[in-house]
Amino acid sequence: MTWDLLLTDCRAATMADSSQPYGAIDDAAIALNGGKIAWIGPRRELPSQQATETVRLGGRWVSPGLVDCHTHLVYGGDRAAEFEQRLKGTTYEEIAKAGGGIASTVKATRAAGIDELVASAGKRLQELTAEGVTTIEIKSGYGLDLDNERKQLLAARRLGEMHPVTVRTTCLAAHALPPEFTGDSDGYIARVCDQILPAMACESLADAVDAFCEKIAFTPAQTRKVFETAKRLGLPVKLHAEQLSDQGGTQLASAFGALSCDHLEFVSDDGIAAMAKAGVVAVLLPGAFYALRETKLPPIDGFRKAGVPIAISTDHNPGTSPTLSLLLMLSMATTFFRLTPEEALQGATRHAAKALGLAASHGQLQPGMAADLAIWSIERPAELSYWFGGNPCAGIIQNGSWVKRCA
Ligand code: DI6
Ligand code: FE
Repeated sequence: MTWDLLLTDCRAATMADSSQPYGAIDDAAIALNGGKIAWIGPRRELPSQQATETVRLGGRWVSPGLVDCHTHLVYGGDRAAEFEQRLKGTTYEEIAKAGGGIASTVKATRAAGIDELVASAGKRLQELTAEGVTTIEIKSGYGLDLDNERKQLLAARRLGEMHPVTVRTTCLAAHALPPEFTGDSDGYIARVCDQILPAMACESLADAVDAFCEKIAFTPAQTRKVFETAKRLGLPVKLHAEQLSDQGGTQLASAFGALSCDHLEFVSDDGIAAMAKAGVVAVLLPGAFYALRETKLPPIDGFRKAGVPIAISTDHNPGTSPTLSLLLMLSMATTFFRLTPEEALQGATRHAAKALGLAASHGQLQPGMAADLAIWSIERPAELSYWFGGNPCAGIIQNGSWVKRCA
């Protein structure tokens, strides 16, 4: 048998269980075959086997391809003008009353054709993937009716076909109340459960179901209805939980075996305990924390003590996290949240994969896992959260194929 590709003269941050920080292997060799990792270990133990292509990496570090596990990448327009207004003192409420905020993105998303959505999101996707992101989650939630939620998810699927990245889709129809349901949030939740989610499941357009459980969005009782529907349809759930206040959404999501709870600045000790018991990933989103000038920190030590895995993601969206850099999020996760650089990298690889239900196949350099690799011009893995701005990514392999060759 001949391997497709053999990488040598590199250092590997496997992120697998190991006595070494980062699961590191000095002077590693990595063999790829059929889109999977066929062999990885110290070069001196490499079995003598032919490879179609062998590449020496000059001592560079190799990590799993990065996983961005929470984004709202597909939408029409942007909110830069609103950003300027807010800096001049107009409040979020005033902007919302004038038809701005999420409502303006819903309007622009409904007005955009699918080609336009694919093109604008594609540009953003290229920025993200240039930093070694090989798996990304994309949510709907700016359509808020059957046709437009469907259009967003179709756009997300098409992005996955057009770009060298694995796309996981999430239906977030329960994100905000659409204008045609003003004053009738129960009516909208019924629409989500009776019409939108079943249709998305029927067309296999959603890999998971999400909701925004918050005073300004949907109640725990409404969220429960969404989750019951998801369960009936056989779809895993996740939740925007305790971002602005403690609603107990975390306990609810944990009771439904959620893949992740996301944001979590206001999560309680009970919420943490429930997550730990159910094996739910805590997805932290430092970009939204930064853009909202939030001061309440998510309880990092609580997660650590309870053994809750922590993931880090961009939460890319036009309102509260218009970032195009997952590496910048690693910097913020260390500087704002005091994660160690190793925890931050776990958060954008292994734990992020778990938050997408991909723990068995993505997020680690292990035999049998997807051949998704990022190659870095750095001397130590801590540099991935140390630098902010700039991009040390020298090479990318997705599904066993070169996306970017090392110079
Ligand atoms: N939480 C957020 O921070 C974003 N959505 C959510 O559920 C805000 C989205 C937006 O302002 O467009
Ligand atoms: Fe979000």
